[in-house]
Amino acid sequence: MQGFIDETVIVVSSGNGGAGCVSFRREKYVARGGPDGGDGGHGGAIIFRVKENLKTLSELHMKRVFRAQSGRPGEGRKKHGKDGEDAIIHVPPGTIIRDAETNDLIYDLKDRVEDWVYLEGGKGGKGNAQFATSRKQAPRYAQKGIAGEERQLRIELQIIADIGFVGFPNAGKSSLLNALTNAHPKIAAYPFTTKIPNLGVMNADYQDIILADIPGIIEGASQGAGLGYRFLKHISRTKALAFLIDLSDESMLNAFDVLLEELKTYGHGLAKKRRVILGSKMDVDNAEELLAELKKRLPDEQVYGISSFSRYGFEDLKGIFSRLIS
Ligand SMILES: Nc1nc2c(ncn2[C@@H]2O[C@H](COP(=O)(O)OP(=O)(O)OP(=O)(O)O)[C@@H](O)[C@H]2O)c(=O)[nH]1
Ligand SMILES: [Mg+2]
Repeated sequence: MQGFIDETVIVVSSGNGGAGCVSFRREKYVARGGPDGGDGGHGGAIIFRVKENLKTLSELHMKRVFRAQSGRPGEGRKKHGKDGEDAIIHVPPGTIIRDAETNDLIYDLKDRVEDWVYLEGGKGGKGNAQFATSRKQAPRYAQKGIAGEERQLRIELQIIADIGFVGFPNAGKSSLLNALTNAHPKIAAYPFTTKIPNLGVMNADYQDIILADIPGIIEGASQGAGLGYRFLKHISRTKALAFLIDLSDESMLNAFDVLLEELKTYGHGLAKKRRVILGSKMDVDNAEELLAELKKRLPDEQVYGISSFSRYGFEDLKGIFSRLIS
């Protein structure tokens, strides 16, 4: 899929407050009516709203500019100006908002469910009716509205999942996501089939576990080789990682070391996350011996065999994943 946008810069501005009105009552038989200028309406706010089914920032990236409406000016007969409409910006869960210039973190919408008001609109000015006192019964002035504010924001997406899949291209990550969850990522017998992160929900006994499949990682990924690096940030907020190692691949005994080294170089705590190793493709010839070799090679790791084809090891996966994130 093209158009997976996980970073963009947008401009937002809240609405100006409407001006207060200077007006005097005009009625038949009333020679000099009192002040009746109404208040200006308030400017609209900039509001971020997390939308669960949004997956990328592409809508923001296309629109770029978000302006709330300004408040209408007040009118005679003490009529308030209408408030400006808010600009509501829909973002996917896991969206991070930064100042575009300084890159300082402004807000992390990771667990936000309700709306977050970022910029209030400018307040409307008071009309002259509000300034009448016993000493000054006919004030000829009213307040201006307060101007709204404009900001440039860098919007970033770091998806939220419980467990991230890490592995070389072709290790079977997408196949596993497909077999365990409602997600149907593309699967193919060539490397870098997956070009964007995919999320799926696995129903375990007492909870739903969100799994994230990302593009395969190759040696040098942390230096920019392949596609992996750009996507490592998407597993930086997972609770744990599942390393998939293709038992039928001749480099399988070294795969874990290479992957871990890339994660260490990348940093952000990835190499220190809780993890399990899944020897994949347990349906291939000699799988049992290959798995035994892998276990021997990694005595300090939890290593299990699985197959997305034969569903080998699947009964235990719910328990393994549940324990991993609890
Ligand atoms: N024999 C066997 N083959 C598998 C199994 N799981 C996946 N494959 C095959 O391995 C190949 C790669 O599978 P994918 O699921 O696309 O692998 P991936 O890790 O997502 O690959 P990238 O997206 O390129 O990183 C495909 O040809 C799959 O059919 C399995 O359990 N057994
Ligand atoms: Mg894949």
